[in-house]
Amino acid sequence: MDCTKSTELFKKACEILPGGVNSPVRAFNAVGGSPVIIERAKGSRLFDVDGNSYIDYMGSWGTALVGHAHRNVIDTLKETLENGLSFGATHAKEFDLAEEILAAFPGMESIRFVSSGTEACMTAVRLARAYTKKDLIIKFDGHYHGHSDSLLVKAGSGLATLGIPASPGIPEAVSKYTISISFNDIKALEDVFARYKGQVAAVIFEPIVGNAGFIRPDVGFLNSLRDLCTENGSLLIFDEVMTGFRVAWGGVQTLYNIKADLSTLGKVIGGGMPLAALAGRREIMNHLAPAGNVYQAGTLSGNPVAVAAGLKTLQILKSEEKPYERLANNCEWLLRSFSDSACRYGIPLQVDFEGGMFGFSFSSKKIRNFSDTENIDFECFNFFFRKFLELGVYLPPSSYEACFMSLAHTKEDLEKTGEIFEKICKLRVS
Ligand code: KE4
Repeated sequence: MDCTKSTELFKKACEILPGGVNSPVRAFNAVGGSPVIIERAKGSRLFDVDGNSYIDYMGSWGTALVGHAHRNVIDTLKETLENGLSFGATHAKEFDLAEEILAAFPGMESIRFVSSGTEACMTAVRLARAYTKKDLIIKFDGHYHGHSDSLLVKAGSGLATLGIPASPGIPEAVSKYTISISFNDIKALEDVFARYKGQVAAVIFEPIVGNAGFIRPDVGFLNSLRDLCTENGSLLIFDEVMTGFRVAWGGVQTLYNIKADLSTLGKVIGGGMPLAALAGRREIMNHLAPAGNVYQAGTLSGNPVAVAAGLKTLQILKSEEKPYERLANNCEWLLRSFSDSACRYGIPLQVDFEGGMFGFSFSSKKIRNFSDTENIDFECFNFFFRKFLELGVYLPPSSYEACFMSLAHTKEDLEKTGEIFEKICKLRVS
């Protein structure tokens, strides 16, 4: 595969962009080698500056659920752009998107649009602290909620100890109000609530994890989590930035029928444009300015172009015949093909999926929490990633990332991907 132009452009990028990228994971540091530079995307495909095409299972990190550059989205955007890009004032389409999203999430009565998942999660934390008048936040190791100071925190040395900064530049005075514990560990959660009785404002978590590989909650874990938050007067914040409208129309909370106090959304609801949201019960959300005194703002919040892309994306989803069944069937078919090949060649593989989100990890042990990820053969993943890329398949460039199916992926795409996986297994063992 010729990557001459990509390599040249990336060298140039490294002179003017930190690490050559505008978001770290794009630099391929986890998988090695130089990233390909994408020129355009259409349907299930990415096309790089050297003219190579790729079957895309990254889907702009889950955004491209209906496929890249969907004709109806493009046509809607052309029309929208004629009326202007940004008003800095309220426009009617914001209500249409708001109503569409709130109708999909029972219990969510009010929503605030922002421009990124980071903003949505950061605001959810501030709102939860103001509403409960408590300061501590509990999160889970390996769960990612964007890069705000309170949430870039990793587990302290011992269980249930106060968090430590996950990045330079975050004062201990901030990270100590966040505690990170192991996912799927109810005992650890009970201990934290007991140890910091009456101090926990909220638990924020990825209900199906997509940032530590694909990790599903144990049976009963979400119910116990819900009960513990209710008993302790703490809010339960579902970070569904990745899973919202991705695993099901109403996200994980609808699938598992668990009530969220606040939910954060992103990716799919922006249809590829910068748009995310915080939603929840009106009595909580009305603490946000100007209804209440919890300040939050944004120049491009509810931007008309982003709102138009998101609204059309959801309308396309709604118009499709059983979209989540189609997405799930495609994920199941692909993962069965991977598992059959891996088994034939004696390569340990864990697989799982929900709706249009799937994951696979080269591990002989099921991954239930972040510490289990030490069982993953990352070198094996990197081998598969590079070979897949050479052979025309683009995966998220890290074994810690989930993969994404779109409504544009065809049976031919899946069969080709399965054949390539088999080919790489053969190369791996030869
Ligand atoms: P953004 O600020 O990147 O829009 O959203 C942050 C965020 C919040 N919550 C969850 C569950 C998320 O997955 C994300 C962002 N996801 C990553 C991919 N795992 C974005 C890709 C990147 O960082 O470049």
